[in-house]
Amino acid sequence: MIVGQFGGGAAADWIAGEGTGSRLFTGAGDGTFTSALLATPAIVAAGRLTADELDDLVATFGDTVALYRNLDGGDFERSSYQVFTAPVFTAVADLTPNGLDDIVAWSSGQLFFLESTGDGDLAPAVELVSGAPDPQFTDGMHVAAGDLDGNGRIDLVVDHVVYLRSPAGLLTAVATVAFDHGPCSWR
Ligand SMILES: [Ca+2]
Ligand SMILES: [Ca+2]
Repeated sequence: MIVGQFGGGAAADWIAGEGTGSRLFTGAGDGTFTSALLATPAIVAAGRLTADELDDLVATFGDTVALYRNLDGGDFERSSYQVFTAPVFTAVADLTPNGLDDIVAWSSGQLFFLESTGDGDLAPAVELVSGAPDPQFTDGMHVAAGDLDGNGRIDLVVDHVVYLRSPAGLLTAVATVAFDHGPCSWR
């Protein structure tokens, strides 16, 4: 489930997976919601990837990462996509930082950065890290993003490896977290 500002009102909305797609629940502000099936694949992330106040959607399917621009009224239009190697995992955060969320994609042992241009497009993928942190985890790589050390730069977690980013945006692997039971997922 993903909570965000997907409709024009002030109330929060949410999206849940349904089959191979997604369903949007638009909040009325009084605890009730209107639901509608979206004409998108299953949504994996959301954020402000275009220069308006509405959250846009990110989906991954097979080898593809796609940005769905929020047109308001429950309509989303695929405005950009990039092809990697399946499977691909993503996180959404403002890495630049310029007020627009960007996409991080993990695919086939490589971590990529896709900067949002603000008009619904994505800049060509830039490789950040190459080489799986640990071959034990290559079947279930997940990626998450957040400012873990409070320096104003979004840091990254690739499965069980923490990468901190310097003010210049450079990545340094600083910690490996051990788990007893195989791949883990991040929220
Ligand atoms: Ca940005
Ligand atoms: Ca940081």
